[in-house]
Amino acid sequence: MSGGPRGWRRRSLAGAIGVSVLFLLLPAAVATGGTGLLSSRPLVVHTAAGTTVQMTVGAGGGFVFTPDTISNVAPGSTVTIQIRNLGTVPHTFTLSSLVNYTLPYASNTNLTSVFLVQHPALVSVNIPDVQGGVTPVTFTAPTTIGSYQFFCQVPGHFATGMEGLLGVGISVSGPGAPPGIGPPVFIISGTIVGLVIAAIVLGFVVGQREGTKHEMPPERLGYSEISSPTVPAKPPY
Ligand SMILES: [Cu+2]
Repeated sequence: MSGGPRGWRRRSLAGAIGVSVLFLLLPAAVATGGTGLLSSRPLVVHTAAGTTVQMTVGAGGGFVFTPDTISNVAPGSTVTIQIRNLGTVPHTFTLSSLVNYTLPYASNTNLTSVFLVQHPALVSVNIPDVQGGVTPVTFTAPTTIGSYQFFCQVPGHFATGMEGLLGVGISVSGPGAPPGIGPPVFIISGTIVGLVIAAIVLGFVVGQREGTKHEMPPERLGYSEISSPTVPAKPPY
């Protein structure tokens, strides 16, 4: 006999885990551009000719660069970034000329008017509001080793985290803002934790329901159901 309460519980658990994994993979598939489950092409590629980057902006209406870090670019090499606008608002890709300097989020209001006058951008390219449109950005990497911040000049976008780091001759990590204080870090990590919890709970609920469908009838298991309302209570002896 392969059934029994233990059998269906095992199937129920397997179903729950299966459904949980599916729900966990779904956001990953969406995040990778819907190219398929777990398929993730490298976003930053280094070759002898230079560095090429596949970047997106405005995903889900959000003001972020993805990826927001470009590491180990060879000094003086050619960098080509293909920027796809996933949203419907314009942006800019603006690379600061300052080395190892990170703009605090609060400086947003004076970004264009003061900062860029004092520190002319190395590169600034407008990204039009064409959803799905790709804007190529090509420039020669600085020859000075260090991290260079890039950001969007459109008012309000920098404050929501539309910035990142270019590492020339070095590896860079995290958003351009000082680690741990950027609001997007909390939003992203909170969303991930929420999704994982929701996926596990949903997976177990669906798994339990599926498992119940395959439950053996009590009479076939050799005992009568005690709490079922359809079975009349045994008369007292
Ligand atoms: Cu922007």
